[in-house]
Amino acid sequence: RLTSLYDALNKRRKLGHKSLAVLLDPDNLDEAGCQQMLELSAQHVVDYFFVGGSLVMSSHQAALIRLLKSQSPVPVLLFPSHSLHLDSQADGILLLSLISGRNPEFLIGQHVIAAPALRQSNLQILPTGYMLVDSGRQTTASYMSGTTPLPHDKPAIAACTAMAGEQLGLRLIYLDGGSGAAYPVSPAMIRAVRQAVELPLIVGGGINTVEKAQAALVAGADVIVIGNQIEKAPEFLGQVAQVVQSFNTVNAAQSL
Ligand code: 1GP
Repeated sequence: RLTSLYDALNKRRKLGHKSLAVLLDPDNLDEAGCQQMLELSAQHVVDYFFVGGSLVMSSHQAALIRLLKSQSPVPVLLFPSHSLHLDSQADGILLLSLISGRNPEFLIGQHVIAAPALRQSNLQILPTGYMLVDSGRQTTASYMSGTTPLPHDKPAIAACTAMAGEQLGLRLIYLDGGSGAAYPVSPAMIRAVRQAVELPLIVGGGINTVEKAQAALVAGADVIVIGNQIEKAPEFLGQVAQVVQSFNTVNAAQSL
């Protein structure tokens, strides 16, 4: 089933609108931290909350999603690393197939386990080709998934991987340096993937300055994801939201 969340995202991509996703890791965020995020997201434009992490304890996740849904209109998308991380309080799920890796468990195995529960839930499903990119240090995601990330300086491999994902019917591509990446996915790789596929493109991992956010958007990211830097310095949310909005303002002016 195609979903209203996906349709809206795809429409934004076709219009050239950019979006900001804030990644909230339930294990790194206490209730006060979450309240602060909610206040900031009411002051600035946040398009999505992604909820997940590589070591999530599900009781924390359920409480976090409950709080977000009770206080904010921003859609909540699960960003799971395991089939146990389903939670039907969220609006939707990035159903990740780890296409940069060769571990069948994360290409299809976990999905088989989750399928019946997913069908019973009301979660909107966004089938996502997930690509981990080497980012200068081993990330939790790469260790936990037991996969080798794509080489940082091989945009052609990334482009062909994304192309294969599109041909297999996936509906989004997520290029991820992994949380806390030493450096983000390169603009050259983002550009190569952007040119290779029509799908909406999500980029995250190691985006910790406005310059890096800007570079990812210029290179062709439709959605940028920020986690760590907002945890460290919550005021970064306002700065990066402004970068995204300035793109959308210029784009709207140009299309008049
Ligand atoms: C990780 O893309 C996300 O999966 C966000 O990464 O925490 O480094 O911003 P950061």
